[in-house]
Amino acid sequence: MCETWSSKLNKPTEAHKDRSRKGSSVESRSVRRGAGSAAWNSIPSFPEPLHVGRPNIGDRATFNALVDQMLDRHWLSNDGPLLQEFERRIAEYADVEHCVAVTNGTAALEILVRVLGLSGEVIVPSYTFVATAHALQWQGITPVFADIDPATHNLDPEAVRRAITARTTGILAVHLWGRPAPIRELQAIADEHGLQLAFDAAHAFGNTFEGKRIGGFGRAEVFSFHATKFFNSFEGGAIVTDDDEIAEAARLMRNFGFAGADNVISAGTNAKMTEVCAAMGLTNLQSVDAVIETNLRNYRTYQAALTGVPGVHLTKYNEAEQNNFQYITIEVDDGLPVTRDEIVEALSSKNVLARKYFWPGAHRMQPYRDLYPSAGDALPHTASVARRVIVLPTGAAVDEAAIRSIADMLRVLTGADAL
Ligand code: T4K
Repeated sequence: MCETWSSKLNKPTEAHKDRSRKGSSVESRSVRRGAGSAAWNSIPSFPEPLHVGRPNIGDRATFNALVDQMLDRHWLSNDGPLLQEFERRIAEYADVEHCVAVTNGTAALEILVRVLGLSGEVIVPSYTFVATAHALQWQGITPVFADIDPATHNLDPEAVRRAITARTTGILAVHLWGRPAPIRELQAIADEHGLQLAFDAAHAFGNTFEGKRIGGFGRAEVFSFHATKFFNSFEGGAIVTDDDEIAEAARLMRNFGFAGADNVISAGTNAKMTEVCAAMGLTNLQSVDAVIETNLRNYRTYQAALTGVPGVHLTKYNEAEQNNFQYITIEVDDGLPVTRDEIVEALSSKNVLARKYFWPGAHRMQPYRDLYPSAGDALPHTASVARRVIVLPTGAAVDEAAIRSIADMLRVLTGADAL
């Protein structure tokens, strides 16, 4: 089964053998359930861990040249020339009027929440990275978790309607896995109830909705350029918007409220993106389309390799739109011979470090678990999806042979090879 790639692999190291031993309980359960121990044991570990978020790093000569210029200028932060160029290029790419670049996506969310004057309760999905909820809680706002549509993993507009109370001031929706949230429906709800609508677009840089780039929807949107995102600036994030006032307020807020030297006109924080991060961002922008091509090729390879593996469903993207394909997610059916957690553990024993994003849902993490103990009552789809999703390695971390081997592992684990 593994001739296609096994010749490329080195012998497992002691650490890998140790991981394999740890995974043996999973293997024996799988055997009893018909996955076939010989098949599983015949698959060697990858010599190095395969991560879901291995950073894509652009042209080093470009980066080094930008850093040299920065050092020569002795201008390292505070609205420097690289930052300004980066903001121009991001705004252009996202097809918006304004980009306010900041230290990371979480800071961008926190600033946006304050700029919009949100208070009381704000409706969010629980099925997201915990930063979406934290950005509210951190500002003394109650995140009210609404359920998702199990088909899209994005907020279900009807669940949002049910979550509205007299204290609701806004909706913070997420374009999960880069797939656009139900923008039209959420905007209609926001308009009907006089709520602010903003988007956590941390996963959606470069993607489109109805042919228009994500970035210009709602009052504003937020990108993350964290190292693990397909496009990174080491750490980084941005508030993007067509609204002049939001952009101006966000600029003030990220720089202590300074409107000029010695002139502080409002409360603010320090969320300024450094020049070296902007240099990384500018460098990586050059190769962003090539990275998307790699991601798409990986997606197609997973699609072909997972065809016919019963109970394993690859997330689909609307291919009429532009997608960055940065997340390869599968859902595994309940009732397979192995559980999702056993699959993740077994893959890990072979050095495939798949992740259970975004299990168990923000509402089951602290402080939400203690603060809102019954939040889960309204989140059956969140619970079900969070229990079944696995995120697999993609991007620069894998080639076609590696993907075929990961699919082979899944085939053996789910018992599909014995059919
Ligand atoms: N909203 C949403 C919907 C988000 O997904 C995120 C972040 C945010 C808001 C907040 O944006 P930021 O404030 O982060 O800009 C990771 C990332 O840290 C986080 O940015 C991301 N979402 C989230 C989905 O994933 P962890 O805790 O899973 O990261 P970690 O350190 O385990 O890294 C993931 C994998 O990448 C690992 O297998 C290791 C590998 N890796 C990581 C780094 C940093 C590398 O190979 N090289 C590296 O340099 O959260």
